[in-house]
Parts: sequence; C-alpha cells; structure tokens
Amino acid sequence: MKTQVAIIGGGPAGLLLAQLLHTRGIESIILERKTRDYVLARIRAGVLEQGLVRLLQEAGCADRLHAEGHVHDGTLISYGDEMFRIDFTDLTGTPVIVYGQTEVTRDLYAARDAAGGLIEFNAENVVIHDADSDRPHVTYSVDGMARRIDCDFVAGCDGFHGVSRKTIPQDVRRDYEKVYPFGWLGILSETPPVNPELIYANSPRGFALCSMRNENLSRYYIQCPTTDRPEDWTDDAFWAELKRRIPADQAETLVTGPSIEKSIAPLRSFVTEPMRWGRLFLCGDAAHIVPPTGAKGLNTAASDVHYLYHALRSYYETGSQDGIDGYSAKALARVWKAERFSWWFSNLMHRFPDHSEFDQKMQLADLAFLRSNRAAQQAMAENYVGLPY
Ligand code: RFL
Ligand code: PHB
Repeated sequence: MKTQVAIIGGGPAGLLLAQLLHTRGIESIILERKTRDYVLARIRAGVLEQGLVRLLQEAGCADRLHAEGHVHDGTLISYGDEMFRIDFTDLTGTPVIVYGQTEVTRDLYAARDAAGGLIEFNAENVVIHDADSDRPHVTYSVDGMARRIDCDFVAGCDGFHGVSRKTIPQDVRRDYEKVYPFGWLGILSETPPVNPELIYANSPRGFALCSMRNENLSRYYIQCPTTDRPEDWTDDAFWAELKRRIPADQAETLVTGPSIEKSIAPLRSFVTEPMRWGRLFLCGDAAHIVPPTGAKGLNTAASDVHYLYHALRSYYETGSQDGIDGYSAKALARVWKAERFSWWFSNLMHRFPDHSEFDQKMQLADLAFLRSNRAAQQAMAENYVGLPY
C-alpha cells in the first residue's frame, strides 16, 4: 500500500492527526496494535484544555463534546481540612472542559469511519524502515500476513511503549526521566461527584483526587505504593482511605458505590529529544510522559499534533520544509513547560517516602502562599488551563 503519512498508533494523538490531515486532503493510514474495543476500554484523561477543544472543532469532531462536556471555571485544592479555590476564568479568562479521553477517542473513531479512512487494527511487528531517507516505509503483519506501506512521512503516535521512539538511534536520542516512588490507584463509579469541581487533596496520608465524567459518573484517585495491585484494594478499603484524605465536610457528603473500573498507574516524568529523526516525527506519549497531577498528558499530545499538522500542511501546500525542520524544537519548548508544571504540582501534593518534616513544612508553606497570593494563583491557572500554542 501507499499513503502520504503512515501513522503508528490509534490513540487520541494518531486519530486527531489523521482527521486534521484529512480536512486538507492529506491521506494517512493508521496502524493500531490493539482492537478498537481495547483502546476504548482504557480509562484515562478527563480534563481538556481549550487548545485541544479547538483542534477537535477544526477536525469536525467537537459536536458531542460541546453538548455533553462540562465547563469548569475553577478547581479546589485542599490540605487537611482546609480548602481553597483557583478561579481559572477569573484569573485567565479561560475555563477547562471535563470530557473523558474515552469519549474523545470514540468521537475520533466515528469521524475516521465517516471519512472512510483506513485503520489497521491488530497490527503486529510494526517496523519503521529508512526514516532517515526520502522514501520511508513501514512493515507489519495482521493475522500472520506480512504487509508494507510506502509513505512520505511516519508519525510515531504509539505511546510510551511503542516502537517509534526506539527507531531513533541511541546515539541521536537523549532520554530524560524521573520515576516517582508511588502510583495512583483510580476507580470509576456510577455515583454523583462529591463536588461540582475537582478536588486535589494533599493529606498526611498521601494525595487524593476527586474527579468526574458526568453527573452520575465519578473518577477518584488515591496515591498508593508502587508495589500495590488493584486486587489488594476492596471498594470499601478504597472509599475509607479516600475519606481520610479529603476535608471532613466533603467526606461526609461523599456518595460511595461499587467500582466499575479499578487500576493503578505509575507516575513518571519523561522526555526524549529530539522529537524528529529524518521523516519520522514523535507525537504525544511516544515522546514524553507527565505525572497525571496537572492533567497535561493528553493536552500536550494535542499541542504536538497541532505543530506536526501545520508542518505537514505547509509542506504539502507550499513545499516548505520550515515547519518540518522546526517541529522538534517548537514541540519540545512547550513540552518542557508542561513537564515543569506537572512536576511542581506533583511535588506540592504528594507524600514522598523520603520527605523530612522540613520538606512537609515547605509543602504547607507553598500551599499557604498559593492560597493567599494572586500572582501565584495566576501562574498556576495559566499552566492548568494550558499555555498558548
Ligand atoms: P496512547 O493513548 O498511549 O495511544 C498510543 C496508541 O498506540 C498503540 N500502540 C501501537 N500501535 C501499533 N504498533 C505498536 N508497536 C504500538 N504500540 C502502541 C497503543 O495501543 C495505543 O492505542 O498515546 P497518545 O495518543 O499519545 O495519547 C496520550 C494520552 O493517552 C495520555 O497522555 C493521557 O491519557 C495522560 N493522562 C491525562 N492527560 C490529560 O491531558 N489529562 C488528564 O486528566 C489525564 N489523566 C492520564 C490521566 C493518564 C493516566 N494513565 C492511566 C497513564 C489519568 C491517568 C490515570
Ligand atoms: C481524571 O478525571 O481522570 C483526571 C483529572 C485530573 C487530573 C488527572 C486525571 O489531573
């Protein structure tokens, strides 16, 4: 087969890139290692920046998001029984939208189907060849049958465990990584959210987050040791621990119920440089990971897609190489700022096993400063709603 852009990975980054290219008549084929149902069963991000909303609009995939997404003008931050609010709209003029990544992905699959675009599911043994030449190609197999795609460019949108990043030779690539000594245990439950806004909770027992998908679907997380497994936590144990970590008045009104999903995510900060090698471009989690504390993962994947879409568009429409040559530096400049924010917010909100009493006092002083200082709140809000691109 032949196409203009071979896209490795049918997660949100790959699907969004394909739809944006489609609006300009640029052809692509998506290779996805799993099935559609598997991808749609992954429960991940819940908070969308306006930049991502705009891209979904441009891709023609934002109708349901506008109808069903929830506008959040602020968020709550608690420590012990104290709680304060950061008012995004007042501080930045911009809210965020609560709409699940699962739904974003579902909408993008529907648009891909409507456009008649090809997605090869169950694509195994994907190998990217000659990415540093003018004629790259990709080989893979489906049901044991070997296949090949010749293309102009390869977009590596295959997440942290994909093959794209590893295709860039070791002597070209530099990885930067920080692994945190804890994970997040998350549950989804068909119960009303404890509060209309998200609560990020710093407690002596560890971090907790109260989030949501809609009026009757809540998403809660608690910090846990990396050695824990979801099976170690009964629903009752989860609810009891969550209640101990959020302010007492919130714990009293929390509605509990059976979990319909339970999983543990490790926390990591990771960036690879450069994000381009010849005609291969890395996008999203394939190039960088943030701890989920700032809700930046999906949103940073979206800004990569924006830069890559514009680079490819200007190549096909005007023959200019400038966007392609500038892609890695442009994307990385924004990525590192999202990394800094997620790292800062994670450090502020979690219990670290090696923290001294002094370190804990520093966290509380940082929280007290954020609570009382408008400039600090503005910096936090600007980062949370998303830096411009
Ligand atoms: P994905 O979603 O991992 O998709 C990559 C796709 O590539 C496929 N793949 C391959 N396909 C072909 N060949 C191969 N060799 C392949 N290897 C892999 C995979 O099957 C998959 O379908 O990466 P993408 O598209 O870059 O999207 C990134 C986001 O998924 C991720 O950053 C966010 O989910 C992170 N994240 C959050 N981000 C936010 O912006 N806001 C949030 O509120 C938020 N909350 C979260 C999160 C991530 C979490 N976990 C589980 C890590 C909450 C959690 C708990
Ligand atoms: C979520 O709802 O899954 C969620 C929200 C905010 C975060 C991380 C995850 O910072």
